[in-house]
Amino acid sequence: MKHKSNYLNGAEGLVKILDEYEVKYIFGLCGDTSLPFYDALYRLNHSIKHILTRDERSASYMADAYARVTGKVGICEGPSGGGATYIIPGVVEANESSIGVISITSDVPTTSIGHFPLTELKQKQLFKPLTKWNEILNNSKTLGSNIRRAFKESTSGRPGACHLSFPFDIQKAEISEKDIWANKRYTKFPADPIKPNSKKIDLILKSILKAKNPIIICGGAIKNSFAEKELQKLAEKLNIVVATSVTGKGTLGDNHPNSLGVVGSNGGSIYTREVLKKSDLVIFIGCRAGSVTTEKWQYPNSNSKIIHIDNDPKVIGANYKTYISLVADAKETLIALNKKIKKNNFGGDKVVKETKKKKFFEFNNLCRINKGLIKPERIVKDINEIMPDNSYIVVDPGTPCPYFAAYYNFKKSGRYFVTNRAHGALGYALPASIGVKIGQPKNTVLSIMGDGSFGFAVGELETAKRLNLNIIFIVISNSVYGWIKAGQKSSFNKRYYSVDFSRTNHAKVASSYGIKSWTVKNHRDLTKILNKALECKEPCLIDIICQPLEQAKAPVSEWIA
Ligand SMILES: Cc1ncc(C[n+]2csc(CCOP(=O)(O)OP(=O)(O)O)c2C)c(N)n1
Ligand SMILES: [Mg+2]
Repeated sequence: MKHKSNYLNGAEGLVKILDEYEVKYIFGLCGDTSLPFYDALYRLNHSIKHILTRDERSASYMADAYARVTGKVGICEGPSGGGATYIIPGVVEANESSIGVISITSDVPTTSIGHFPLTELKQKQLFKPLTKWNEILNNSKTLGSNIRRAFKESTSGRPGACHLSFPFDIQKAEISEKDIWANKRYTKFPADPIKPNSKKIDLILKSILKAKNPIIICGGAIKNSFAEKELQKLAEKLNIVVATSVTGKGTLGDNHPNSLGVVGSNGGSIYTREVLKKSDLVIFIGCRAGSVTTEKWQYPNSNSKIIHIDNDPKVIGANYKTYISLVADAKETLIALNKKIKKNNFGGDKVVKETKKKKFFEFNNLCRINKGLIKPERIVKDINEIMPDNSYIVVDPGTPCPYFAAYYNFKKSGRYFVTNRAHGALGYALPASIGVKIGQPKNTVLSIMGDGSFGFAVGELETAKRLNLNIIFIVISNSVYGWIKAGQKSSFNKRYYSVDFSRTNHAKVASSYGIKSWTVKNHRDLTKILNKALECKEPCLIDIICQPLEQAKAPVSEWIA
């Protein structure tokens, strides 16, 4: 193919269009088929910073977490073949959590497909079921429109993840300058929010007023659509109980009188369950009503009427017979409800107060114990007392998720609790905390990991050190895949099999990365070390030797989700 010397190539086009979309960060890892793209990033003038990661999985988790805390589309990239297969976890997590992410992987030249080039992979087929929308950029003439489509798909309707596969030859092919533009409406999510049907709003209002013990259960949608204030207004007007899924934690501040906290099998309690059992009307807002939030669809039970509000029609009616369904944006719906609703008093504050008293009684007792191994309860309490109100808490599955979901008190509402509840895959919190810190550099960020998760993600300590991100990494060290051992204890008569592993000195590992670190074994040292970590102006790690999860009184009613 003959080229003019100063034409714009596909890779340059991608960089320019991303820049037009005000992309500030790309999280990714290099590869030979991505070289034209890297070269374009090197040569062109733009405002994008490339964050080099040590695993494509981390890149996608960073993009997901960055998007969660900023509302901007998270961008991750990796090379063909292994890069594309390794990038999948964060793409899936974002897609199922309605988080706007675009992942881009380079690909072998279109001309070599079918000839067994190294890294050949059916990327289109691979990503199709995992994303909201995906495409191969195999034609330089449609490059711009496909990139714009990815931004639109990932931000509008139900936001989600998109994937673009970018073959090597198209990265080098000529494209037209005229194709370099962005539809800025789709730089953030949710874009084009769906307005609620006003008749349905009236119906919802009527049935709320008829109820005796109504309860609202929020998923992630209220935080995602920045509607916390509207929800608070509604909760106060009605004095209604507001509960959340794990993802929805922080929708109302935990100290708000109407905030019941997390319900379900992971972070709920027998006391929060009681509230659900007594409710005659449950209003799900932006919540899938999945197995964890509903304790495998037991609570709410058939005594409660269900109103379901979600911007994804697939969610509604999937699990419950729905009395009123509304496909609409959470914020638009709350605004419409607030406009029409009259003051009422369902006594929600009283219910919340009594429930929390019972729930925290045992917790507080366990926090006072200074003997034996440090209890998870104590870790939550001490962190809660020391960290500033606007700290981001990024947690992994295992011990961190149920404990922080149940007992951490966020004084402010907002997106401060970050966790991966679509798949709950191990190894999220370390890379995700890097995405959070890059998105919200002024805030304190804690990454709270199980030792199993640490093993998945340890390589990214180098990234945190290289970028000097003063994240506080906390490893809950119990030398076991504790959650699974707890499952063997509760459901398989303590037939413990292949779940224990040996103790790693996580503090020493961190020091090898040049990261300041401490090991804590004694209860009384915990606050002292946490204070030191808070003062630290660089990344640091606390290795806490902790009571194993299967021996703890975890706020978990079901280990097999
Ligand atoms: C990628 C992945 N593999 C397996 C699991 C199943 N799983 C859920 S929790 C858990 C154990 C977690 O161990 P650890 O990180 O040490 O935390 P702990 O439970 O000990 O606190 C496992 C293996 C998972 N969630 N993700
Ligand atoms: Mg463990």
